[in-house]
Amino acid sequence: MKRNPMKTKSMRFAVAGLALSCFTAFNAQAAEPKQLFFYNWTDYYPVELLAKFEKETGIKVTMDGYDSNETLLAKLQAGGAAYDVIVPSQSIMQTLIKQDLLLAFDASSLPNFQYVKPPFRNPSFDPGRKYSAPYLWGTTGFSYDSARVPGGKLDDSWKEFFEPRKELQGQLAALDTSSSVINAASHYLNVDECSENPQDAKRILELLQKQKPFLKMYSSDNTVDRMASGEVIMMQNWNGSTARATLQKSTIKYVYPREGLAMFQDNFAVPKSAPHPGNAKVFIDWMMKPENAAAVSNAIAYANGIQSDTLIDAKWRVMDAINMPDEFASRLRPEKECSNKARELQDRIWAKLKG
Ligand code: N2P
Repeated sequence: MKRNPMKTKSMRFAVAGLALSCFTAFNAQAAEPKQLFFYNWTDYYPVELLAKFEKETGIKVTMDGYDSNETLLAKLQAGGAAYDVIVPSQSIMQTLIKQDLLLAFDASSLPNFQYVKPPFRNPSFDPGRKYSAPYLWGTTGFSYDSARVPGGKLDDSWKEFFEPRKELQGQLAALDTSSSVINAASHYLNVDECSENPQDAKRILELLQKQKPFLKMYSSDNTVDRMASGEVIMMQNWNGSTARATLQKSTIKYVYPREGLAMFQDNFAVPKSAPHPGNAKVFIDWMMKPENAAAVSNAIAYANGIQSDTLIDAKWRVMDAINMPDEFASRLRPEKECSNKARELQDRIWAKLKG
């Protein structure tokens, strides 16, 4: 019987094809799908840069936003959230580590860790950088439009914000974040922001309750536009949002209150439940490259922890909000991690205030 060469050949192809598909299937299982779920503060990462990352690595990023550490913590504690990279501030790092919610990925073993500025290499909230890499840092003070305040200038005190002058009443906003509002009130009243004393809590609540009728709103969204559009004259604000608003309206000023203001240091971390931990490491390493870190700072106006100062736009370097005058250094209060007891007290203040 004559053999059918075509058939034999196609069978051979089929076998080869099968072997090949087994091989790719195996590989696909070993490698992660080219996907990354990024959970970050709103308005805290330029989308153009995500496009660059996707182009260079082939990893497609989906970004979701939150507006406070409280929201991030609650989301992770509830379980079931599928995120690969998150951005916790220093004030919740120890809680996340102790509750076993983070993956130890040893940031210091990544190739681009060499570019991390020395003060950011070994922070007390994550010794040895086992669970995190530095992202941005900044301060939470307040901003105002000098063209719309009596005499063109406000005092550098939280008094202006908590007990506003008549002309400004009804024209100001506070962040909608318990820790930020309570930190500022504590600094103004000169009490420990992690106080466990119910008497301190009472004083803070009274101050906030007195201020509340003068507020147009509590909100942690649209912090750039709210100032730039003139919707409010004064607001509790982050330095980076203020700097961006100042670009649109040059009369906007940022205040470093003399009673003290919170300084935050935000970090990249990987939840233990991350579906794509390998891609998370690729992303975090990529973000430690000076050109990429500088691209973030240039777009959203916060300082980063990477050696990239020479790549930062001159327009930011001349702004007080970004380039803090040295005389204010002693006013910065790094955000602390409060005890559970202190946090419960804060939750009670907040619930009463908002209830
Ligand atoms: C800006 C977010 C500031 C981050 N939208 C404060 N940790």
